[in-house]
Amino acid sequence: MKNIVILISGSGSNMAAIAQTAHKEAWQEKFGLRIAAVISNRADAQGLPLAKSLGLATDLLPHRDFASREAFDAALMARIDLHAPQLVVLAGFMRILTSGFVSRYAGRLLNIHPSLLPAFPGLHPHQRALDAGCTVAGATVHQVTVELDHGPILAQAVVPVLAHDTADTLAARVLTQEHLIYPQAIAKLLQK
Ligand code: NHR
Ligand code: GAR
Repeated sequence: MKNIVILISGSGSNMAAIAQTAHKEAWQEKFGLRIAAVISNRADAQGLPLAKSLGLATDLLPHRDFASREAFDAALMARIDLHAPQLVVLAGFMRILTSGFVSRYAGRLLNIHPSLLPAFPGLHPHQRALDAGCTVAGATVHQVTVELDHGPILAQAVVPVLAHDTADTLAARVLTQEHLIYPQAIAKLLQK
């Protein structure tokens, strides 16, 4: 059995899209893939009750309980390693990870970022795309490397920027595409 661990900080809609695709496409039966756990760094993440409602195991590790990024990442690695995962999936996970964390999961750590990388890495990509006058926007699934939002690209989706878009309306349009490309990219990577 190949285990997937998903890390979240917020609403968890990408996590749910991955879980629903896994279920619909029978990943467990066909590919021996299962979502072993969903871990949040925030107690108030709406994705935690959502994961429970989907029948997934959940875990909470508040980053504020730790004195440093290194200490938080060490504890997070210990929780993740309980599941010996084939893949660690960042799905709206909002803490920058240390090089120790990234190198431990090198080649099996994925992120989705809501911009057309290499444009707009980091925070607030939607507002920055609007401010730059972009006519298209999108999302990128990439391997995580130590340099933020810079790893090898696995999948992208493009959406139009519309005349009266705000960061929120653009984010919502991008998010619908994230829900399609992230499960696809994971399946493609793990079915090999
Ligand atoms: N870690 C590494 N080493 N490399 C990447 O590419 C990473 C990563 C951790 C998270 C997701 C990322 C994104 O897709 C991600 C990619 C958080 C921040 C951030 O500045 C930036 C990028 C991403 C996630 N976080 C603040 C911090 O101090 C906290 C912000 C908050 O809590 O709201 O960690 O965009
Ligand atoms: C998604 O748009 C994801 O791409 C983005 O946050 C949203 C999370 O939504 N990720 C980042 O900005 C990473 N820094 P979700 O919790 O509903 O999946």
